[in-house]
Amino acid sequence: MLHPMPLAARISVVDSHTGGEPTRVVVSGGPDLGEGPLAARVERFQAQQDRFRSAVVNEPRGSDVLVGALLVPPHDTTCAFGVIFFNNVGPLGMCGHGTIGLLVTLAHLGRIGPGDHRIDTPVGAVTATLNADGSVSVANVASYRRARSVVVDVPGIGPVTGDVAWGGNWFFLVGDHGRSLDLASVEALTDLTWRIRQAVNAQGYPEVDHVELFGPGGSGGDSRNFVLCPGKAYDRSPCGTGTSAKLACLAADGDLAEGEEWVQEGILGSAFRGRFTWEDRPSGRILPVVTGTAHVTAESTLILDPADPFCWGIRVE
Ligand code: PYC
Repeated sequence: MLHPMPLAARISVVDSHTGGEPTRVVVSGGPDLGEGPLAARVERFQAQQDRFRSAVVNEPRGSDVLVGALLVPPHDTTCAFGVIFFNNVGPLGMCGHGTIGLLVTLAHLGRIGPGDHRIDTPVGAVTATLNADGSVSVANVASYRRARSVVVDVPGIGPVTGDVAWGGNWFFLVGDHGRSLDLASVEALTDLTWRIRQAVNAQGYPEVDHVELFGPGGSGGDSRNFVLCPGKAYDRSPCGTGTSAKLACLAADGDLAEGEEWVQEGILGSAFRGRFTWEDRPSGRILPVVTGTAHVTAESTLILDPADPFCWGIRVE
């Protein structure tokens, strides 16, 4: 008698991109992470479900640039949804482009309409608004600058000065780097920012996992950035959490007033519009709002066949 094949698991996903940066929302078939605050559930996700993360976003089903979003029941009772974002190497605290992609995906599925939607994340609840024109505004977690003008000695480069700031993830923000921020230079920019990140981590800031370079805006924006993500992919969008960290630095330096708009372009020229209100002026804590647009690109079913040698993705160990 023939032995039946073990059943392949099926995971429903919806893909979108926000200013060129992709998001894959896991709509069903994801692991049950139990109850409790999302900060605790993301630890369980990392400890017990790492191969699921890799199966969803890594090759051969995904790529280094893909960000996954696992929908989970919220813990915060003001929220309608909970989400855990993850990338090619692990979970993320928050993700701005991913939240914009999530809202557009939920609207595409008919699960939300225009208006405000509270979303629970491992670093706190955010309010995302689906605007009448289809854009999404994310009122992100409180953001702040931890350290100003930190000088790190980068091997092969020399001293580099930047700010350390929180925008839902940790960033090192560099304005003075002497490089042109264009698509043709991404390899050199990736090499530079990877070296900077390692030096920043070694020289007192091990929590920093994103590096942002800033230059002049190219398409009418206030600035253009290049953002290196934790797994060495660069953000195709202007990075929502990175824009929040930038707003915190601008606010702290008095370079942007409360309510004034900052247009942040990413390396592709796609833009996010940012503004802030003060949460606590003496400590420099701001409440950033970042607005952008996303488009759904696919609805699909991932098949996890246990007979496939790369069933769990090609993982970076
Ligand atoms: O938009 O916050 C963001 C983000 C983080 C990593 C990639 N995108």
